[in-house]
Amino acid sequence: MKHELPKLAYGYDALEPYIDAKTMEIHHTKHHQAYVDKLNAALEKYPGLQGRPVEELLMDLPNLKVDEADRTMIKNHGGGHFNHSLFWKYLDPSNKKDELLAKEITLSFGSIDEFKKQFSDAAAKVFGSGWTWLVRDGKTSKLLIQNMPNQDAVITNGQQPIFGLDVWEHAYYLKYQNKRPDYITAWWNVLKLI
Ligand code: MN3
Repeated sequence: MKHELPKLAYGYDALEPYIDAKTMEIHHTKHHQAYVDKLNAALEKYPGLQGRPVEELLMDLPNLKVDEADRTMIKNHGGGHFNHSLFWKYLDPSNKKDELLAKEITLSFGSIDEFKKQFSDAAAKVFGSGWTWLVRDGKTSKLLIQNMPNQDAVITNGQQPIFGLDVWEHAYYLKYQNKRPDYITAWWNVLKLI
């Protein structure tokens, strides 16, 4: 069974003017599709791994019986597939505010505004390509803001993703060019979860 690009539940223009339709279309049909294709290519030699969900492959990555080059491919492209599949769901304009989550964020960070400030600061500081996530720590169950390089997945840290922001340049460059902070500020308008 091959991994497949998930369909978006909304149109590419649904997040205008904050995230533009062209960026969404290229991000989904080119960037995410490429992660899916390269993950499938990396698994071609390993029929025993082909039926396994991508999160399982990532969690079990150190133990997979694969060539080291293929392990790196599975980490990068499997991570890209996993992260983007979540990202499209967080952006869904039909999402409703999660009152329980908002309450917990307020308790953990002082206020929603203070949380947004800390998350935005973290996202602005990701050097090069990566993501900023709100996660629940697997051991303490506490909410944490977590930066990750490249397409590294937070589940490999024992953390459960709650929502995340893609700060690779491909996520914003067409509209925002070098102004990543403007993209981050705009993104809060499309995140309906808090
Ligand atoms: Mn991306």
